[in-house]
Order: sequence, then C-alpha cells, then structure tokens
Amino acid sequence: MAQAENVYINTNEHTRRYSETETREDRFIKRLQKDFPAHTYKKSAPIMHRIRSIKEKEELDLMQIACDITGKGFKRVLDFVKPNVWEYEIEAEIIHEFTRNRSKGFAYTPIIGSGKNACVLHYIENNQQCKSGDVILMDFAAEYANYASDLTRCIPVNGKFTKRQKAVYNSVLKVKNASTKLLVPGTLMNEYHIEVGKLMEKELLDLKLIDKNDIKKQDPNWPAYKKYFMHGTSHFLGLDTHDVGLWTEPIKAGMVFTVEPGIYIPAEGLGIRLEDDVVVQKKGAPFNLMKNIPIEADHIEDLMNTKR
Ligand SMILES: [Mn+2]
Repeated sequence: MAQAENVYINTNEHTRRYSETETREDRFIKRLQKDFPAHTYKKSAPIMHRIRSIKEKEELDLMQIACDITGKGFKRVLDFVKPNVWEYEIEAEIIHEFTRNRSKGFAYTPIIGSGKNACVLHYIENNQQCKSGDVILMDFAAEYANYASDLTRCIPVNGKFTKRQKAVYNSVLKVKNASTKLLVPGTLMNEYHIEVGKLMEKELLDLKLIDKNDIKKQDPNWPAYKKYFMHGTSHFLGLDTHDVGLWTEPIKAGMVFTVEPGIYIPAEGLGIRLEDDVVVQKKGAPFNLMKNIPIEADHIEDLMNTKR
C-alpha cells in the first residue's frame, strides 16, 4: 500500500443490485478508506464489465455444458408432464436431473407457470395443478461451474397444442429467430429492441390482437405491441443470469445474450415465451448454445407423445 497510488475497489454496480444489509465488501471498502485515507480510490466495475461481457473459449465451453444440462432437464420434463401434474412436481424433476449431472442447481429461481400463471412475469409460486388444455411456461436453467444458462420453453399439458396456442407459439418463434439474426457485431442494443418491436407488431397484427388503429394512436414511449410483450428481448449472460455488460456500446463477438420474446394474453389464459442463449460471432448469425434443445411445436408434440 505504501507504494501504490490508486486503489480499485469492487463496488456492486449491477443494474439489479439489491441488498438491505451491509455486505462484507462494503465493510472492507470502509476499512480500506479509513486506514489509507490519502490514496486515490477508483472503481473496478467498468473494467470488470468489459472483461466479463466478452467470453473466452474456456468460459464458452462451461456455458455450453450448463446449456446441455438444462436441455437434459427439459427432455425429462417432456417425458414427465401429463394432465394434473403439479407445477412443483415439474420443478422437482428438473432439479433431480440437474444435480445428477453435476450442476450446482438452478441458475435462478425457476418459473413453472401453467395456464394464466404464464402471464405473471415473475411467477415463482409453482404451486398449481396443470390442467389439460393449458400450456405451461417454464423458465428454468442450470448453473455449471459458476456460469449461468437461461432457457424458456412452453409445452401443452396434454401433449397437443390447440390451433390458437400453436399460432401464438409460432409467432413468438418467428420473432425469436428473426431477432437472433440481428445480434451481430456493431448492433446497438437500444436499436435492436426497436427492431424486435417492429417484428412483434407484425405478428400481433396477424394474430388480430392489435389493429392498425391501435398503432396509429399509440404512445411512442409505450407502443401498442407492449400490451402483449412488455419486457426486454435480450440481456447479457455469464457469471450472473442477468450479467453485467456494456449496454450502450456496439456489441462484439464473444458476447453472450439471451433471446426471449413473448406474447402474454391473460384473457385467453395463455402466455408464450421462448428463450435461447446465443454467442455473437465475428461474422454471420450468432451461435446458438441451445440449438439441440427442442423448440419446434411439432417436435415438442412428437416427443411428448413418444413412449420411451
Ligand atoms: Mn432471460
């Protein structure tokens, strides 16, 4: 310390930070500044955010394992779900599969919401019975070697989507696939979110959830599509599920994002969100770490109706 001019301290600058109590880090910083009052104090956060947002190969390998374990959990669920299972029973199947594959557990509190519960964005009660005819929205993923993955899939309780459910499902999938292609080096995240909004607007028109008039009279700060899709499409992923990153700089190769559009229709007791994790490439479309996890509606129906 006698020879150092600058001291970099680890303040928590995560946009979602929340702690009612003083952390150990907070106490350490106080002690440091009391014992060495003449040093210059700087923050490590901007440096760490930069380092953490671009993944090394070793990190991507671990994130791929996390995603693969998540996929195993999903396949187990496809075999398990039938009418009248309870949401917490599905949660139990998933943690069983995660633990036996050496995951430390859920990367975040899982959401298992059937029917109208799927429209409650942060539904974590997971305490209702899944009824035939409903769709279950499941947002769950494994953590592995301190790295998070982040998945959302929606499946029909009885193994078969209705025509309407499938139409909404395919709209969300279309938006997800088109959005993913926009994640190339140079993209600005705020412009990306505007483009995704346009993609979603078209789907909602086709589904007759909004009409031309709704768009004509919309509030530019809260466009018409937000009535059915009210959250962001992508966030950084890494050591945290909602990881730190440089939100206002053009994105770069090696960054990992979720892509997770959704359509929520409380009046129909239906909420669909589909989410994969992708790595931005130097050239071309991003690499999908979850490309092996079933997502096509027909494929999911097939798997649910195949006895193994
Ligand atoms: Mn997510």
